[in-house]
Amino acid sequence: MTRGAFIVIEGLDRSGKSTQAARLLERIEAASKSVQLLKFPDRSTPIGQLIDSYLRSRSDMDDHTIHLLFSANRWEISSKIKSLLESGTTIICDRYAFSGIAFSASKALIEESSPPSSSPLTYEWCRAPDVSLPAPDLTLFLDISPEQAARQREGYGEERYEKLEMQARVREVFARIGKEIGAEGWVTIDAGRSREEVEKDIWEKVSPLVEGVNGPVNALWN
Ligand code: 2DT
Ligand code: MG
Repeated sequence: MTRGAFIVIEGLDRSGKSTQAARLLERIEAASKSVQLLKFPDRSTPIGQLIDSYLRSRSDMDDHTIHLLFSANRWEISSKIKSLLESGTTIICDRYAFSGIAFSASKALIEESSPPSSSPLTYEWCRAPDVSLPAPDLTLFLDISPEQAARQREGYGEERYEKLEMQARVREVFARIGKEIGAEGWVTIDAGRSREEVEKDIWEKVSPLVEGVNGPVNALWN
């Protein structure tokens, strides 16, 4: 028995994730396969609305608290993810737990984000709440320099984490995560090229998985 594949797209802000996720969705639909697109944070749930308000700087929150809310926002959808995969639906997910680690752990060295009295968020601490979530079968990391990402679209810098210094740290933490996941589960795609070139590379990696994956859904970091 095969199940659907769990494909995650990660990257810095403005790296082209959402565009590529939409194109990938179209391709899989065109192949007449069952597929669903998810996005984290999912701002539509009550937890997601707290996250949205924080990201737009309409509210402030302790760094640990917002980190746990991002994780809770995945846990509240985790059983849906599992049952979709088991019913044979491929999932494309725009950001997942790796963004959770990369963004929160990056705050430790960015002075303004946390008052000096609060304890820093270590990599290990940030990873813990997501242990045992459904694990992606493949993560595509769309790699782009923060400078190039900032030039991609208007409106850069509107949300809380869209600052070059922060994005540079985030990119470093993503690199560490990629090493820990290993080459089988984590593919780095040069996102500094044309949309078509990036799309072609992504399809090359994803198309074999669209036929279905064998074995149970894995547990993240286990
Ligand atoms: P979007 O621009 O993709 O909507 O993301 N983030 C995201 C975290 O800090 N932790 C998480 O767990 C996730 C999923 C990345 C909004 C911002 O939220 C950050 C950018
Ligand atoms: Mg964003």
